[in-house]
Amino acid sequence: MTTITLVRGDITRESADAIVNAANSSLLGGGGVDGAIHRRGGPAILEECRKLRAGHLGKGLPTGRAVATTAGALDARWVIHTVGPVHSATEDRSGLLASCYRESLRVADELGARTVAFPAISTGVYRWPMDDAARIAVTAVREADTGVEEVRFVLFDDRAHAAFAARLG
Ligand code: AR6
Repeated sequence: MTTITLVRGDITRESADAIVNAANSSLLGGGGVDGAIHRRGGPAILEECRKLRAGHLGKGLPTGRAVATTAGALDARWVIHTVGPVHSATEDRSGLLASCYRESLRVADELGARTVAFPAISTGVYRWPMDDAARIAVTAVREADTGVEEVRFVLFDDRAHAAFAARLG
């Protein structure tokens, strides 16, 4: 059984086996939660990302997929990087957003992670409406076949926290 918990705050301050990063395909950093994770986690994370790009992820990490690196100086063993879809008004990309949660949990299972902290993937720069993102995230985690014991959604502001709380009801 996976317990889902909610926290309002900065995910880089969390303690968990794995912290999920809302990255982009380049894996080479960006703004938002990605920038914050690299800033606080230090250069070891980027170093491993560069090695992944030089190896089997030469073309980058596809949208909806996930890959793990060290967590550097964060209070975690791993960062799991996943690439959310950019929200589209004309195309239904919700399957890709659900896949981010599912694939991240699959990688967490492979690592043996028991606690995993997620941000609200795609709800910042990638503009996914918060209520819909919360629905997709909560459904994907509830339906996941995973050995992870705690999934913690770490929401940056009250609005995001309220949207997820409403879904968990
Ligand atoms: N802790 C928890 N949540 C956070 C934090 C934090 N420290 N910082 C921001 N958020 P975003 P995306 C929230 O833009 O939409 C990057 O440049 C934020 O309020 O970080 O998936 C990447 O490199 C929002 O609700 O990720 C990609 O290019 C949520 O995290 C692109 O942005 C996600 O916002 C990915 O865009």
